[in-house]
Amino acid sequence: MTSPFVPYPDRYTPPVPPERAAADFYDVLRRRRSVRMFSERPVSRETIEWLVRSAHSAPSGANKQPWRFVCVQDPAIKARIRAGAEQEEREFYARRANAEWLRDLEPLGTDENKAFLEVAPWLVVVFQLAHLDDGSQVYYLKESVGLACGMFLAAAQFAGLATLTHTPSPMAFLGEILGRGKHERPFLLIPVGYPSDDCEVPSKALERRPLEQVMTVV
Ligand code: IYR
Repeated sequence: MTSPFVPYPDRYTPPVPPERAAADFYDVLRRRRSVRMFSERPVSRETIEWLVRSAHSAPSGANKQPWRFVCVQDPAIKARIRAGAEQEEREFYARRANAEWLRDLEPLGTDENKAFLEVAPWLVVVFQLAHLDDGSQVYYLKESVGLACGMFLAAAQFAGLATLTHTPSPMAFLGEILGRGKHERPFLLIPVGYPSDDCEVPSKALERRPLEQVMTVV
């Protein structure tokens, strides 16, 4: 059944020309870094709710919104998530990753120690829903959830918060710890907070290939 169409409500018009508005947004986003050294400085639940609202505003296949954001602040649950992630990561660094993967990770200085999972005030665990809770089907699942996550990261950056896109692999332990249903598959684990005062990021993380290499106009 076709839904009634209405005039586009509340259209956003920037107060400056589009080149300027887009450049201003870029100037915020380009300063985002994946952070692994968090401060214990708290972030309010209200802030996290706004970030989830931004993510939840994302487009999705047939507007099914096939996602769930489990926002963890309980220190006991964070400790269990850290233990689960470190167990998988020990396996990853010792056995699962091939030589090229380990070489690619070297500049990032990552290892199996994931202390940030207990330090960051919030762990937002994003689940993709293989079907909705009522059993109805969903479309373009990965694309939809990926878009929502991108919007979450952008909103956090806009709010002056640091994030990390963490993907301990496999992530099944997250569904178990958080008691999620079988149709909910962990997609991404996003620690959210402020960088610690002594936070450092790898210089490699600052590099982007030139626009000409990633953009073609025909
Ligand atoms: N999940 C591991 C390894 C890792 C993989 C990629 I691809 C990264 O960009 C960063 C890390 C870890 O978190 O250490």
